[in-house]
Amino acid sequence: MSTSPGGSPLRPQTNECRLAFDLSGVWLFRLGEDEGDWSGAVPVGVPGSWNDQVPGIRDEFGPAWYERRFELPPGVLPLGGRDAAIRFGSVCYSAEVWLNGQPLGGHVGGHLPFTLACSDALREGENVLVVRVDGRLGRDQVPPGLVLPANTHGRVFHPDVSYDFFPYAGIHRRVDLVVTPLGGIHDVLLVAAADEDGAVVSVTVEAGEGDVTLALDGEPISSPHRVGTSALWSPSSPRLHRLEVELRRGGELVDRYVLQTGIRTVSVAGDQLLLNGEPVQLRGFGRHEDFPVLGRGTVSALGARDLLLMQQTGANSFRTAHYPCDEETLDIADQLGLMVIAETPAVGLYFADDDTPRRQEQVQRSLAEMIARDRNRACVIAWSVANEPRMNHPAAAAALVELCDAARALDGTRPAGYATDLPEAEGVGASDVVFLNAYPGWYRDPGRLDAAGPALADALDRVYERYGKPVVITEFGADALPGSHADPPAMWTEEYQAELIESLLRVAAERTFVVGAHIWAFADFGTAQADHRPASVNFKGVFTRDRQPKLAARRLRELWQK
Ligand code: BDP
Repeated sequence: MSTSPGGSPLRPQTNECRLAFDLSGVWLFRLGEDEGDWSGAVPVGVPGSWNDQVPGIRDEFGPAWYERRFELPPGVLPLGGRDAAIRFGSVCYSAEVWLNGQPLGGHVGGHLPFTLACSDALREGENVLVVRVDGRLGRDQVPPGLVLPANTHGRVFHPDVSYDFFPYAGIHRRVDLVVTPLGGIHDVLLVAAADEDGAVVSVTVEAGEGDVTLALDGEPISSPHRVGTSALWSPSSPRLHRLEVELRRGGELVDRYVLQTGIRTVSVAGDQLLLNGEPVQLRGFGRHEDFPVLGRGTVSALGARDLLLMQQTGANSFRTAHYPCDEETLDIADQLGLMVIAETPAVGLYFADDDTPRRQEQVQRSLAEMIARDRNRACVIAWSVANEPRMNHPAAAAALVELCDAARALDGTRPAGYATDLPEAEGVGASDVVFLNAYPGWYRDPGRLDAAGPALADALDRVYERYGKPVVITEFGADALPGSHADPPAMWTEEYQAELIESLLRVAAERTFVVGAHIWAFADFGTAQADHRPASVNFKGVFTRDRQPKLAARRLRELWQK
């Protein structure tokens, strides 16, 4: 886990005991090996990647330096019985941080938060926060870059990544100054066990000395606590509750934490995926965090637009491909009742070089950080520990089994698995639900709309015969250049994409063991340059990069709204 005051994984919040002071906004930025002089620095927006924000440095990955000056809100100093820290929602790829010249520490790996203690460095007046961000690619990183051709899927990109999205760098999510009580509430875990009458909720609180009290929606409760069926969270009724945890010492309120969450269970029974004991079918998309100018920087408006469009299209779920998504997007998913497969940043794993052990350690760390961050989320219904790992090495299967086992050991309340394009490979059986990526009619039998359905049917039936587990098709689809049309449908046109998606959804619907289908992708997204990526964009989006519908979006609305 990341360093923090006491290492608490709780998300920052503001109340009478806690402060989360948002440091997002305009920061100073410069590229350079050493901190050096800031005279050439330019203003940039945080959150945001630098690549498409600062002209002329698209393919620069650092190191880079960020600076933010701030004054404290009232009442922070003296800290007294409190601790201060800086919390970063995500920095890609690694960060080192100083406050007023004092080193606070750092973090490796994007898309996940880390918290660095800063009590001794804070001062009255102006505070200077400096962050060194290194986004350079490396084989020991997750996802790995600079991968030798033998260990890739055979596509050549510039910059040299083995995965199909641009390796944006920068401070990608909110940054907060966080003040919390010493010896306060360290962690809260809510677990539900559903039955016919509703659910029994168990709350575990890790806290310093004192008396802990719980209230659910304003009513005092003790753990375990029973709720009725109407209290449960589901896509058709995304009921959220307010769990208030208070810590008192000698009668005095020391700390208070409010967890906004839904109550529901997820399980696998035979070839079905169950939500609150009832079979559920996932309809939706794989979604990247990607937008012009922002790169991989997140803003809640985009999260809202995306998830509202998904819901309008009739989707009930998405996968956070290929990394854990922003916390505000998960807030929106919780509120809308969208089910989420949360994925680690482990795309493009391979097992054939000296960097493998370090890379695998980093995957394990990211997995632990993701689960610590998201385990109270109602919307998160499954963990995907990796996407399309290369399975051509004897160590591969064991490594994937280990990752799935690690996910289940960290959280026994959700199914775990990994998205695979090689369903016959050893190790796939480690998934509780088989997550299958398949591109009939595109990479396989290109241009053959007639052959795609039978090919998918065959692949699905073989997977089921072999594992007897529920299957989610986590990727299928076709690129469509917006505004490109052909009759009869031809590859890269909107007609071809719409027809292919419709015919493959039909194949999925004919099989009860197929418990979900996620189209790749929700929206077009930026990639590195390659001969198969016109204008450095993957056009498999059902929506354009600026979130306008293609023909397939309208077709899906007809199909899914039924
Ligand atoms: C899949 C990958 C995904 C790619 C997609 C594609 O999992 O990251 O974007 O192919 O090529 O195999 O569109």
